Amino acid sequence: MPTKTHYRLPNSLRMGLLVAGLVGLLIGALAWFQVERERAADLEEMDRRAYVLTHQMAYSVQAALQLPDREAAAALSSSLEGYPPLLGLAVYRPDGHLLVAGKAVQEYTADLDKVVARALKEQKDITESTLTDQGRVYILASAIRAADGQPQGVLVVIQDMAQVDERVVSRRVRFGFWVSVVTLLLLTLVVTGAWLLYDRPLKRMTEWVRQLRGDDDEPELEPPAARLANENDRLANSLRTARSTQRAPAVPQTDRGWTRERLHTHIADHLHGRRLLVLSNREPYLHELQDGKTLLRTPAGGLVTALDPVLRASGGVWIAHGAGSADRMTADDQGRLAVPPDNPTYTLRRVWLSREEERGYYHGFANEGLWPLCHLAHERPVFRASNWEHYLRVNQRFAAAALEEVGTDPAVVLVQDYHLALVPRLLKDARPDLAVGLFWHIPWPNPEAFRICPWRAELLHGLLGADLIGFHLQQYCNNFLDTADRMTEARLDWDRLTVRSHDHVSRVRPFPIGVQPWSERQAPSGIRLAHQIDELRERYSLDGVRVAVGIDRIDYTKGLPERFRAVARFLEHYPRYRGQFTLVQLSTPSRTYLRRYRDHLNELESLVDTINWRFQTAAWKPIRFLVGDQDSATIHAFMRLAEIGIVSSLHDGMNLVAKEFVAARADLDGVLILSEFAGAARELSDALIFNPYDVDQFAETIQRALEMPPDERRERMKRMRRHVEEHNIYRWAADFLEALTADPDPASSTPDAA
Ligand code: GDG
Repeated sequence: MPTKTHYRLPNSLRMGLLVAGLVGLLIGALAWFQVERERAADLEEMDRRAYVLTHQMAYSVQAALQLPDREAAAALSSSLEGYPPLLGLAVYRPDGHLLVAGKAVQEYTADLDKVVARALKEQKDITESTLTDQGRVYILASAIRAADGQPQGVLVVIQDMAQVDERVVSRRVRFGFWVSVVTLLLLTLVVTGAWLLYDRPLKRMTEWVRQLRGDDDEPELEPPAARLANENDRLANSLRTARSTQRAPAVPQTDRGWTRERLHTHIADHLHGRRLLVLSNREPYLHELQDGKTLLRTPAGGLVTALDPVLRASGGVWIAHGAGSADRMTADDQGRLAVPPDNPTYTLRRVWLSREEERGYYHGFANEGLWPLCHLAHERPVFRASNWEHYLRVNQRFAAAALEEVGTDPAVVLVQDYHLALVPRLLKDARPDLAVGLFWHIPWPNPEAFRICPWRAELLHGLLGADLIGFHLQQYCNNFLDTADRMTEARLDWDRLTVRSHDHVSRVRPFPIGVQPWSERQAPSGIRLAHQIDELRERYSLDGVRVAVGIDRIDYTKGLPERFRAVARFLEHYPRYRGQFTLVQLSTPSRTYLRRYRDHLNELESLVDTINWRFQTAAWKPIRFLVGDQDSATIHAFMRLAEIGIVSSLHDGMNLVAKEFVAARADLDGVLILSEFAGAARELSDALIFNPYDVDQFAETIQRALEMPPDERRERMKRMRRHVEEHNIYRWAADFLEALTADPDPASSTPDAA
């Protein structure tokens, strides 16, 4: 229902009217007071003149009053005339009858009788201003007495007040004019000033907020302040919704226990017979030739860890780059094979790329360009036109493979990550009926950072082909929406978090990724785990040593030099821990094709050597830097062996290791030290959150973790485990698929909905 909008005067006008009105009233009152004062002065002047006259005339009038009427009149008649404003004088006998009067005075005699009678009666001077038929006059009736005090008569002076009144009127007109001029001037000044300093900026801000909300066609019915308040409320609502989307679990709190089986049913319910396809650069199973034998490997990395359990639960096709040296040998002619090899549940379709394509698309555009572009880790992105060409072509190849797999069937397609940003548009252009979602596993930078990319428009166009675009955090969604808003013609709806471009609506939502329970990952427990831990302690000389563990791909975003330097600083500050504390760093090399990554590995090795050389003893090393692929059972055992898990990313979309560490601690022990720049820090607030750029703070955090009382460790770990268990990988997949397959918000999908 449309809300009724009342028109209110603009603030500037209201302010102007108030100020000018008050000042106008004040000046008006002062002017009035001044006119009255001047009138009083005029009257005083008349008074003074009349008294002077009576005094001058007193002697001759007294003498004349001794005479009979005729002589008296003759003696006085020449002195009774006046000139303006003096009308003249008149003399009365003590019985009140007129003895003689000036010519002009004779017209007023009827008006004088009463005043004369009073003067005679009260025997004193009476002054009065009276309105007569001829106009207003001033009268002084002065009682004349003989030397013995006997009343002798009355001398009357009468003056015309017309001039005084005229002067009052003209002064009022003059003052009225100036008061109006000043008031109007003030009104103009205040209104202009208030408009420039208040209403206009407010109006612009309102516009800005309105555009930010993605709503620019509302009629302007209210003044800016009211509209801004309105816009603020709406924006606050949007942000609240956004924040709650981020915080609130997508399923109610009580709805615990997402398992592989439950996901399986859930997916079946939501697919409605449609096929499920996953597209990613990295394949979940890779075959390599080693000494003439084919070896199966599961590549390390968050994406595979996250999605393999999903496809295992649902079945379907996973399309990925066949990167292993024995991949062609282990797949059929179309590059297909059933996986997992020991218990096949879905199809892996490998896409073959030439060396140049791999170099340009993967190493070049994706990892030298987009990766540093999206991570604020002070690494310069490199963009080359030839890499872009490969990126475009490989994206087309992936899209073509997906369309081939789908045939004419309806399907739901999950596109993964920054390697395949153009695929959603390519798929939707060919098959608008497909439900296409894209999950971006790394951060999305702010628009200023993103505009560095020369192909930013093409990337955004490609991404906005998706029906649903997911990020780990609301903050990345906001950055993406902001980028789309500034760099495309798309229309944004901040209330619904949607972007409309070319009549297609993309929803943008946060889906914080979770991890698979360790119980499903062939990680031993109980006695077997205890044995494994003992073995590891022995192998790496960790007996009697308190251990912290770090597990990362070797990548400059993971903050490994910072971690090693913090260990050195910690041992400097707390020498009692020398010989007592070791960091075990499990690191799998990645992207070693790129020089930056090889240099980074070398830098890390020499840093570890320097630190170890400085502190080590014959039996102890402060850092064990274990470079190479580890199986997940070893990762799990180290997570249980250690007292502390360290994640020190300089910027990280989520960071699965943090959640895996928590998930591994079924013993409710262990402390997680977590960088504030990892997405996981938003959820795992019971970790010790720190800034990895601050080496002293980092060192202090290690000390705090080592000395945390057991009860506190337990309580923190309990709360984190509850969260990680409830928000596991199955729930992430279920939420994403549910959002993708759900009917889009009808209001946001009708073409003319704002
Ligand atoms: C990207 C985003 C986001 C590590 N070494 C080995 C190994 N790993 C496993 C870990 C963990 C995974 O790799 C690493 O995941 P992360 O999340 O920590 O980091 P990225 O690879 O950068 O992942 C990240 C993720 O995507 C998911 O969206 O969280 O922010 O950057 O599972 O245990 N696994 C094996 N051997 C190793 O040596 N098998």
